[in-house]
Amino acid sequence: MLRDTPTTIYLKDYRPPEYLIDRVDLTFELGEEETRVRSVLQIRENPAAEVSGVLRLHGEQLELIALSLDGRPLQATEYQVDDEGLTIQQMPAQCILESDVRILPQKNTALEGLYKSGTMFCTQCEAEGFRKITWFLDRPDVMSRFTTTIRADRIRYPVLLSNGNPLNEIQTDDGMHQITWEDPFPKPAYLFALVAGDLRSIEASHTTPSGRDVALKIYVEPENIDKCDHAMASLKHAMAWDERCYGREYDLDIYMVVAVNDFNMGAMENKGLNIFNSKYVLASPETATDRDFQGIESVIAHEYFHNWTGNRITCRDWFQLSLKEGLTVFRDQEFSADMGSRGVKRIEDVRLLRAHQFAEDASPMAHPVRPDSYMEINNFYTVTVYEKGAEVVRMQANLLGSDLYRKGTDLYFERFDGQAVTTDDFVQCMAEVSGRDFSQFKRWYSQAGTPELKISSDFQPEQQRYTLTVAQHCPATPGQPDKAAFLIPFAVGLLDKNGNEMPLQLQGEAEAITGTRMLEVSERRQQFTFIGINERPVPALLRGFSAPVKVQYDYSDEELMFLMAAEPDGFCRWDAAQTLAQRILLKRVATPDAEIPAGFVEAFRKALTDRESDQALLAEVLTLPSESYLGDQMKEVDVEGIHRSRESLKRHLALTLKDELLSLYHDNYSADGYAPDAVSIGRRSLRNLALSYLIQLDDPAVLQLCIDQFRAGQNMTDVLAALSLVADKDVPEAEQLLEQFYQQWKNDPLVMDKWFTLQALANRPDTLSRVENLMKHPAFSLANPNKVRSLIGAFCSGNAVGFHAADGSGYQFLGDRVLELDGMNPQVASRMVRIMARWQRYDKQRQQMMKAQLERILKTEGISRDVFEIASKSLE
Ligand code: 0A1
Ligand code: ZN
Repeated sequence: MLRDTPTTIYLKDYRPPEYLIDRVDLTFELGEEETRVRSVLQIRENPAAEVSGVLRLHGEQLELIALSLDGRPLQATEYQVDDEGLTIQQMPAQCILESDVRILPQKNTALEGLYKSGTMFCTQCEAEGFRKITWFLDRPDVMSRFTTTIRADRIRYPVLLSNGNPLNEIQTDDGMHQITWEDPFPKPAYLFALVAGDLRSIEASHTTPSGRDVALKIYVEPENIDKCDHAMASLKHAMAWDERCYGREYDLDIYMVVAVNDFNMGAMENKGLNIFNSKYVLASPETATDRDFQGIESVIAHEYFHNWTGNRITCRDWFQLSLKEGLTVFRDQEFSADMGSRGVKRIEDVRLLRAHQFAEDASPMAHPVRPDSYMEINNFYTVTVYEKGAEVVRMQANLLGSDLYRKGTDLYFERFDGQAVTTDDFVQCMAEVSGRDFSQFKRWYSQAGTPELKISSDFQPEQQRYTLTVAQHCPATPGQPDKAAFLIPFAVGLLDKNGNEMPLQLQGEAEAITGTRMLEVSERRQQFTFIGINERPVPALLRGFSAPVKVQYDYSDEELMFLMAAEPDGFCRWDAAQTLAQRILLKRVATPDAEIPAGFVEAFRKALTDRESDQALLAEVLTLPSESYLGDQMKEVDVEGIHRSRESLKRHLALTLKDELLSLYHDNYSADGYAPDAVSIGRRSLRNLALSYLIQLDDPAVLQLCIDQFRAGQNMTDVLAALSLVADKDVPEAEQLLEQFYQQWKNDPLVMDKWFTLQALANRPDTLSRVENLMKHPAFSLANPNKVRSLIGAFCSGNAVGFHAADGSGYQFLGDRVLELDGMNPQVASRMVRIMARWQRYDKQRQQMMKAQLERILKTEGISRDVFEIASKSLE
């Protein structure tokens, strides 16, 4: 907790470590009161650094029992211990440092380091949690070979796991047993893991192309053993995909995944022993939705892919976080695209980026993909580092084409295996294999903000020419008032009036290509003139969302409708629908009875009755832009106006297209068993989308459809979709169904999370007081991050009308929760306080009230560095 203002750490201050730790030998004695950690470190001077002779090891909340150097106990004058570490003054050039410390995992509510989740012990060491286990050089450029011995009670903790391969098990007479694990691969301490508990596992095996047999194990609490199959199938798919698409195979004899209920994030890629939030492992058709199934597939893959992009090659320092995260997200996105519907996956990724990353870029928390300073690194696991980072890798793949990109990654793996490197090292590989200069491109890593492209077009019929003029501009972000021009891969196509692709030949080029053309925008203002154009085309811009930018082009409504119907690129089709809907919605925020163009309703009708296209893609096209995204498009967010406008457009569509929606609903029914494949998911999402429009009619028959769907209980996707529509209504069935759902699922924590979220998102006047009451519910716990996110997080970030209530009650509620949480779990508290970082976007009164909460938080004594950084930067 804070005493002084936290210091800022700068990328420019990076220095290589003075000492290296080649080997680490750890012995854990896990107890019910305390845990003892003995460590033996083989330390030597780093030949590549200037050495001062003083060793400074990180360590927090460690109680010293014993300390010796080369077998000799250290005198009190030879070392100092403070809140953040251990200093040894007179270091020999190499030595063995042994320590024995006491730690208290049972009291660890921050869930960082070694802690207990239910009855099991587990660890979370990224980014800087290892220092809460023992003294160490807790930085990613110190890579060591670990051996770990775990001693614990045989009955309570029959399963003892750590990284690498198991060596031997010893049973002792005192009811204890111990196992030693050895990890042959040098790794930074943030990849260390330990698990102990009474766990069950399912097992499978995978044979790599080089003939290595790998045992795959998923460990869960006994009651969940029947919910692991989807995770296992996903793991096998991910392994095969990485072998095929990146030529990477797994390198240990065993790959383990453990599901825990208390976890700050989604999952963690510890070498050979991934620890997962149970939300991303456990699934059955009855308890998990389609989204959950997809989330599991992608997170299992993400963590597996880290074995090469993150573990074998790791980050030099935490400023390089996107080296592993951006690349690994890009890899998992492509994997999911190959497993399901590629077009839909791209739309989902863009939706997420626009909703969260563009918003972050436009907020006081904006930072580059490679930040140049931080106070608390845990605050930088952001959508910018992850999702924009993935876009930056995707752009390199787009610029190079798939063959060269593969050559670039091959070179990267070959050159840097076993090292801790930088994003520059990655880009250098792309530059070398392509012979291109990437210096301008690298601004994507160092400049924050979302570039805006203003496009205009000019058709010259006499010359049969068509010119696109592109002007780029990037708004100022904290510390970066002026930006240099970006290199932007800008994919375009031109459609003729029949919706056919026109041949594209730029002035000065010998021949035309048909289809998509990747233009490279590198100047602030640039013109691209196409020749041989004999009619005015409709341009399709930024196909496939080829760069993380905003595009402004003055389409007429008719052109957007044309693109909605005719554009071959799924993203552009969807985007045309979004743009058109956004136009109407925003117009009706200002003028509630502004006319809804008949053409828009017709375009909707066409899509609704289209039985040819991918159902999942149609569901995306037919989904109106979210309230929060609409808010981002306004100068000042009008929370209620947006909500009203969106509801009334839905109602208008439902009234006009009732029959089409009803047949869509009925036609997409399937009596078959549940399968989470792309086609079935598409059908379910289209069907439930139809229902969400129809419910706007306030028609008892539609309510009955929902109730019937809920009662049929075919799978959690359909049950939850129905229940969430009913729960919004002021009808007696709302309470009955919620209660029935509770009774059925009260023993399943992940389903209870859904139950909390549903009520937090309900669009009712009493939602906040219900949320407050639910916090007292026995199934709720402030100590469990999933519960906090599903109730408090859902209300504050997903229920705009409730949270931004004009009386400030939502803000007061969040301020209280942040302070309450901060004492237990700063990471979770800091995620929550972020919600208020965007106070500038609202009207004066709301601004004042949000600022007052931020100020109150900042003034509170003892707040964490995590919360301090977000609250103070929000107010700057
Ligand atoms: N590296 C993990 C995510 C992760 C990051 C930080 C954590 O604790 C602060 C935990 C997990 C991933 O990308 O999956
Ligand atoms: Zn990751």
